[in-house]
Amino acid sequence: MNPAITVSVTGAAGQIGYALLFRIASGAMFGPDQPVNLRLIEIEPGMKALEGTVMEIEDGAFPLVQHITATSDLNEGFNGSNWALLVGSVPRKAGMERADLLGINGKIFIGQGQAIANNAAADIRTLVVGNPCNTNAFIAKESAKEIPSDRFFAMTRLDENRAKSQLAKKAGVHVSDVTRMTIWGNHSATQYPDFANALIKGKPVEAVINDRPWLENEFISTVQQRGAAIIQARGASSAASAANSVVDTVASLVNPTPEGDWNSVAVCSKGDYGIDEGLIASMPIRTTDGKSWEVVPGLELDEFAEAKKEASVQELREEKVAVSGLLPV
Ligand code: NAX
Repeated sequence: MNPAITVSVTGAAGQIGYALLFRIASGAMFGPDQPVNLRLIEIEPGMKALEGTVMEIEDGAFPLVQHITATSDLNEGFNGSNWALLVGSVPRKAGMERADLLGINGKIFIGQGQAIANNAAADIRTLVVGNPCNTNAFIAKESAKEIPSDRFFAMTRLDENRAKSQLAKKAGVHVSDVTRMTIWGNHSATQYPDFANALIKGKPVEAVINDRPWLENEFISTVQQRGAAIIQARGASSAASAANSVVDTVASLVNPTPEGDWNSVAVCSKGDYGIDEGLIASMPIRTTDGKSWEVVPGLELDEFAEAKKEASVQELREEKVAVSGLLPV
């Protein structure tokens, strides 16, 4: 057996946490031979519910789970962590402006970034799920300068998976026939699902779905608004599909990407595709050795795609400005 991987999860008693922890415990994230230690972090009001979740993990009798820690103390929660999954955040409430939300969450992610830098293992990698996830990841990265910036990620895999399933449905193929799906920019309603560079059964999407107006309009807005549609139908925001995408994101970063394919992850830009250095923006990513990642180079973006990507990156620039006063100097 390999030594255990320590995984810290914030917001562990929330609905994504509830769907996620059992997948990690079962081996879905790191494989069937990889033991895990779970460090579960909640704010004080969530601790009682977290106690119940821990009881259920224990009752799962998972062979791979070695230790479970439940805490509201960030230093304890990130102690020795190899992966920090930052799921918890404060949701937008009625009457709250986007800037207010950025400010409230900004403070949380400064504290978490610092606690990660002070307590985690040397190989720590951090994935932010809690919204606004790109800018929260940006704040955590800026608050943990000791950690290389290529170890901070924000989740756009749910958007990728949603885009693939919409294309598969339209083309009448299985979702696994859709590859090379890039989400550009922000995990928000401005994101751009790049149908032009995606493939269906190895062919360009437009060679299979000969309906550019559908691709430019209905497809993009369905992907962008999918979260809202689920809230309307379910009366609660997407949780199991989000947890599944957390599993997919981590699995795709710790395993080599299949030849010729890529996945969407928001990473720290090195100036790729005209995206400002330092912003956490979604791009096409592949890994070769399961440790380091690279941005897939050389994708062509036509005028339509470029404008869409740029609008989403512009939103990230504005979010960065909105939180800049909070950041440690
Ligand atoms: P819930 O409200 O069910 O759970 C959030 C949990 O986080 C609560 O138990 C709360 O007590 C805890 N929490 C709040 N602040 C915390 C802090 N400072 N430290 C530790 N725990 C804290 O929300 P849930 O449905 O689980 O969603 C969690 C986050 O994921 C939200 O921000 C949501 O917007 C975001 N999402 C992101 C997605 C993505 O693709 N990036 C998709 C799904 C989801 O909307």
